[in-house]
Amino acid sequence: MTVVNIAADRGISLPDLRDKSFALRQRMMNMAADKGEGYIAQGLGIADVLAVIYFRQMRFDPQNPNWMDRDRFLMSTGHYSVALYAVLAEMGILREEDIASYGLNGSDLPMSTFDETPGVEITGGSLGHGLGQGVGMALGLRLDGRDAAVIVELSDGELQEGSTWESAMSAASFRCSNLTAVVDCNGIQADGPLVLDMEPVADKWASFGWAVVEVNGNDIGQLCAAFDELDLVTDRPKVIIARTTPGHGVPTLVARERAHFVRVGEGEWDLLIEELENNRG
Ligand SMILES: Cc1ncc(C[n+]2csc(CCOP(=O)(O)OP(=O)(O)O)c2C)c(N)n1
Repeated sequence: MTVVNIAADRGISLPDLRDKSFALRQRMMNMAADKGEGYIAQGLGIADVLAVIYFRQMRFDPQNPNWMDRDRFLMSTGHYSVALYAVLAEMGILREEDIASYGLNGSDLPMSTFDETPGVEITGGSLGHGLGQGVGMALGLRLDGRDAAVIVELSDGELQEGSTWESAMSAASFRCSNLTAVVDCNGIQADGPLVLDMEPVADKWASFGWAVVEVNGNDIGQLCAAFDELDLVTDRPKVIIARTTPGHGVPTLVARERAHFVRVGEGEWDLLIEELENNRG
């Protein structure tokens, strides 16, 4: 799919969105380097998705993050916290001193997300619950007559949990057209590749009554086009199947066989950061 500057009519161009996702990756790498470890491969993989959601798709006022009519972004994978903190910092919701405390004891920015952190909508950690919470929020907003959307990120590993499919069934049955799921299909799960074969993922969602678009989740143009296409759907919940590459932007991490949790030697973080800088696409 070739998309030329489709983002321009939303006030941000594709090159600017690419700059944003690069800035997110830089932030994540610096946070992981300070901490010395982290779920950085997933974060790098989902940076483009987050850039499009926060800087183009969502109606959201960083000056007023608790605005009741805001669109909500729910990150179901609490262990991807480094990615969410990066985008919240880039939005100006988290301060630089918050970021400096990432992962430390007593910090507002724990390694797994917590709903008391500014800008974080739900507590993560126990996988398989984000979509259900998203359905509840979407229904609540509709009942309140609010014109607000809910976007839920979830992982391919979470597709192996029954609660995800109960939520998918409910959303379709209740015709939650104000709900969009983004499935981060990065192909990894804890100790290596996905344990269960979940293909064909798109067909599964379609059979549950969702409007489905499948994209390369590291292609910002395709992501923008997917959101635009789904914005036209008004009678069903929607899902974007985003095929992402863990470690995107840092070849050594892309090549790493076990990338679920990354711990490298102190000096090696600098080399990985250098790789990111040298691979700015
Ligand atoms: C209910 C639940 N079971 C197990 C875990 C432990 N756990 C943490 S991350 C993870 C891997 C899950 O795979 P996926 O969600 O696809 O994430 P990725 O490997 O891409 O980080 C697991 C099993 C958990 N957090 N919650």
